[in-house]
Amino acid sequence: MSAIIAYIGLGSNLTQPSHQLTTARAAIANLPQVKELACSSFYLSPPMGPQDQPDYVNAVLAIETHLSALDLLRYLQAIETQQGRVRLTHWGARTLDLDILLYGEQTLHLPELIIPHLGIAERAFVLYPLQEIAPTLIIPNLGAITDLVAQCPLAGLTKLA
Ligand code: ROI
Repeated sequence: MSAIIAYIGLGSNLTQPSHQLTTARAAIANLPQVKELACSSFYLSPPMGPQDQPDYVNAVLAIETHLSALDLLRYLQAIETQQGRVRLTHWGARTLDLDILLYGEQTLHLPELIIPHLGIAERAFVLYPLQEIAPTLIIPNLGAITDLVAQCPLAGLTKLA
């Protein structure tokens, strides 16, 4: 089977968030049948959702993979768990969040996995880093990344040095 290009969103707002992302990036690059193609800058962003939590560090990774979407999901969940993620409150603070944003040009509507990831079009902390590494991307059902970015306010997003 030919390789798929997938995009993964990384987010953390606990326990040295930039370090969490760096560790997760290395763990993803070390997965079987995965090759890293690109990693965006790290961005600082105020929390979307409940405001009584720290700011997030977010980034987006492009990989080439032969894993199925569900196998990739299982591996990403294992990395989240390895890095101490506990599921406390809905939309609450977390040490690490790894979301499959896109999996090739496929759309998926499984109980455990929806692709494109829900809310992608409203999330500056996803769209801007995604555009940085995939400026000509067309997102299934949603359109060109450039158009989505143009319609999405920065909402306090800033690039980290
Ligand atoms: N807000 C920001 N800024 N970044 C995130 O990664 C993030 N992740 C979430 C919620 C709680 C929706 N808010 C977020 O899951």
